[in-house]
Amino acid sequence: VKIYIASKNNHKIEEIKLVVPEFVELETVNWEIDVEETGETFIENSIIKALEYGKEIGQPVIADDSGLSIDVLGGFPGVMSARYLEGASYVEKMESILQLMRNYEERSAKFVCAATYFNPIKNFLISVEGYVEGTISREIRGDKGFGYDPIFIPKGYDKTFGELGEEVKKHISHRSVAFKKLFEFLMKVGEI
Ligand code: ITT
Repeated sequence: VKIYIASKNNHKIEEIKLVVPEFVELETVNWEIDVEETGETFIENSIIKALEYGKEIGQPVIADDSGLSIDVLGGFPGVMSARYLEGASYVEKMESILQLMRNYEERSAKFVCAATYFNPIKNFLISVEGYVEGTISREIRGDKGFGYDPIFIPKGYDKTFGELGEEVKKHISHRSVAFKKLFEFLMKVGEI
């Protein structure tokens, strides 16, 4: 089974590949498809991406919309995770978040991932969400992973995703939870 992946983020693509059933062949799209992410939720944005790519390609696609949601900041940066301080490096973005959080003892947060599958031939679409709970560290730690991984400590661990890396992320991350759920469902209903 061939499924296209509606993402330009190679880190995401590599992580999704770790949880895809072996009979599924993930194809990346190497031409430009610009999608305006106007949704207010992760689910909305992942549906927007899947629909745009799916209509353009005419074949089944999956999309991932994800981000970091910090409780004391009212869920910020949330769907703005990629666009926050646009143009700045992730070190700068993380330093800015740590600065916003400097007076808070309450540091709970979660990573959220909405995974959508869209088959334009059957006009069939399904979205699921996965999340991983944790806390925001006091400083940037580790250089594995990507994005906000070096400031997120998953529940049950004392290291950040930036220190733990893919071996742990592939079992417990928001992305692995969401995509495992998505592929299990697609198998259950005979779509793949
Ligand atoms: P596509 O839309 O092309 O898939 P993107 O990077 O723009 O790529 P999003 O709009 O979903 O994707 O933004 C997700 C951002 O949330 C991502 O760029 C990171 O900053 C953050 N993020 C999501 N998952 C993460 C993870 O596993 N580890 C660290 N940061 C993550």
